[in-house]
Amino acid sequence: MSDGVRCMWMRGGTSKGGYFLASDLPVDTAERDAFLLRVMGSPDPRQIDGMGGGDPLTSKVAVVKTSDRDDADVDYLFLQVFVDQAIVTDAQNCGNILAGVGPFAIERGLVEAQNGETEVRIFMENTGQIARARVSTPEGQVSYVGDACIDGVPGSSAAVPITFEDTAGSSCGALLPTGNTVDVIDGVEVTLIDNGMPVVVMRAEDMGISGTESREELEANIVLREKLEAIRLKAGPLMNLGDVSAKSVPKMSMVSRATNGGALSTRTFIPHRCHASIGVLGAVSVATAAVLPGSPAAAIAEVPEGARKMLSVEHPLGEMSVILDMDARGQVASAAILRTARKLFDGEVFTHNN
Ligand code: NQM
Repeated sequence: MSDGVRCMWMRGGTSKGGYFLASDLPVDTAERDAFLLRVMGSPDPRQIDGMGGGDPLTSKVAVVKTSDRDDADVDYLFLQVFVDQAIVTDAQNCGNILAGVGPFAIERGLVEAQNGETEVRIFMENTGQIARARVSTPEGQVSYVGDACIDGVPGSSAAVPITFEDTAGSSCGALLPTGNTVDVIDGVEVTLIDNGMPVVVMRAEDMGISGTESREELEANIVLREKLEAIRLKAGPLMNLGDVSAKSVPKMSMVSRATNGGALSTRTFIPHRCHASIGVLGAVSVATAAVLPGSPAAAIAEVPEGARKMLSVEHPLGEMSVILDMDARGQVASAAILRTARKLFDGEVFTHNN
């Protein structure tokens, strides 16, 4: 019988995955990735021989360690384990899995809990930026119980508010890597943007959909998927991401007028499955596109006045509220969102070839 490896399984926002201390994983990247593929049961559409849930949103990994940096408590490396291909990639960040990093770091003793609430400063290794998460810690213990609700998750949990600063150009080097608010690819007007997540933002109607379709309907639309992938493969090099054929970025977000009183509505491919809701940093990037005068998103968005703007980004399961703080030049200086997280399991995971 092989030895198990210590691991915590958590829901972070609307995603789910394995949280590991870096010191519990192989140092060699190839060995680590082979191990994580075994943990998740990839490649296999059902991930039947592993912990993954047969969906990119439940096939995610956080690797956490104490930070050497003065401005961070912990370092967080996000790894996307592909479901049906033998790929583990650090080419993207994940703001949903990020929501579990603060509680995990406290639970593992990397950060000392305060009485009431504990701020955890997290260096996001994938993009080299800092997030600040506030974790509920009554009597110095992490609590997952609370009355915060997020769309896409039943019930309520303790709030984990997260603030991002300086996320512009996280992976592409600039907020607008082509220098343009609007580019045209395959005849479609797009905004190629990166405010924490590289996203191609385009109008749903320009892609031949209304933008109110369900995840299932959109995934069954082969013509749409081919058109999206053709645009994505051309957008990759334009966004300084190189050949993106085996990468999970950029995300493809189709926007339309809000139907529920929000700022705008979204349907997002990540990139080959339609997101059940929308990613955190994906939503921050789309909201940022919506406040850029002249962009396809701005044309359909309801954007509030003022230096602090709350944009409700609608998605197939509800909405995600993004708070944008604008600087004196009218540009986005920081973003904040509300997430929740829950510890599901703490123990050892077995791969029989550890
Ligand atoms: O954009 C899915 C998720 C994400 C990413 C994806 C995310 C983010 O919902 O910050 O959270 O876009 O692959 O977990």
